[in-house]
Amino acid sequence: MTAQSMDHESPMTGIRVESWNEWDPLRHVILGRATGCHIPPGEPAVDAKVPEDSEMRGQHGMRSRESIDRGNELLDRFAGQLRARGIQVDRPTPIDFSQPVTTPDFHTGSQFGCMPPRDVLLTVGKEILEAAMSYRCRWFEYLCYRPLLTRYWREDPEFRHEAAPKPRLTDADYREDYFADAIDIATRLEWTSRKYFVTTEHEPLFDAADVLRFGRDLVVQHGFTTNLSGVEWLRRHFPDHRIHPVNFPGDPYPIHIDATFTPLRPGVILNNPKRRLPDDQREFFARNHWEIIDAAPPAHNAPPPLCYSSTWLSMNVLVLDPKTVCVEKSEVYQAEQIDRLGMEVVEVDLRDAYAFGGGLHCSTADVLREGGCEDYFPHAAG
Ligand code: DAV
Repeated sequence: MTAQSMDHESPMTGIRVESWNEWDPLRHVILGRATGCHIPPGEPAVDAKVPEDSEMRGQHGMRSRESIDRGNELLDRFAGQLRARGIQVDRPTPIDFSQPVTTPDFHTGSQFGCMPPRDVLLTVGKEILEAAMSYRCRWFEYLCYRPLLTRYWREDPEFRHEAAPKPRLTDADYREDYFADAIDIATRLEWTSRKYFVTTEHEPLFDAADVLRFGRDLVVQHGFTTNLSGVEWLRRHFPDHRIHPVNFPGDPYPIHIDATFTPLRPGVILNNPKRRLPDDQREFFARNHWEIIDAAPPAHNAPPPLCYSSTWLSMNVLVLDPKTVCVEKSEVYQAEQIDRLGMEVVEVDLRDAYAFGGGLHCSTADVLREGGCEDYFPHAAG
């Protein structure tokens, strides 16, 4: 091994932040922790996402010690699998999530956790942007990542650490209709199909997990956690990118794009067959020779206990490089499909950590992938 490559492997030197897409070879990643995770008290944005029949309705507080230990055990093992492949893995520093969040504009009784860094941190090129999230309980979550981001900033002279304006999150940000106790699925589907989401356009709101990176192009889901003002804020913030807002009718709880639309490598995207991209939005991908294929069905009929996400975390995979994909171990249909597409599947046991905020893609955030900013959509004009 040369002195130079040893230097590169040292944890204290050679940190570089850069990632332009979801599939180039992954070299450095942040992986969340389950420590101290809470089920937060009711608030408008959270209530809109918790299914009517969920056992989480009406309960809040710290999750059980047993479930947290199990979640951390699986996350630690996932970290070990990534490190064994030469990928550097950093972990957040949890804060005390039992603390309330009080600002001049709102108060809520506790916080959430730091398992899904993907929701908070958006890496675009040499920048990591802290998102303007719509959940009051997640207002301070960025603090868990500050020790890492501060270190990257000190060590990589080209790293841009950015934060979107903190939203005020007054009641004006949420539609009162969504405050109702019971909203049936038919009503939810009708509302979401006409883009009547829980968040208003009062101020820009977005979660980083609503954004997929395709080099020069960013595909952004407009839904519960990202409003059109948030999309517009991203457009002005990334003037060298083209921003494409998308919708996926058929999802009664549309938060985050990463259990709905999953690029695997240049030219191939999995789409949730229950949440198909509408034809008019599909055309842009077809024109640029991107194939959109229906994802395989989930292996489970229901999510694990006390989980916010749907069974479609099956497609929440982490691409390690254009030939290698991490898939949750029990998701046999998704693994088979990816295998048939000619990619190597790396099995990761993570289902018992889903309740802390999602799957393999959610639980990670990119620091470094090889490669630069390419144009994958040369035929952009309609
Ligand atoms: O299908 O419940 C989960 C996305 C989590 N980042 C769903 C979306």
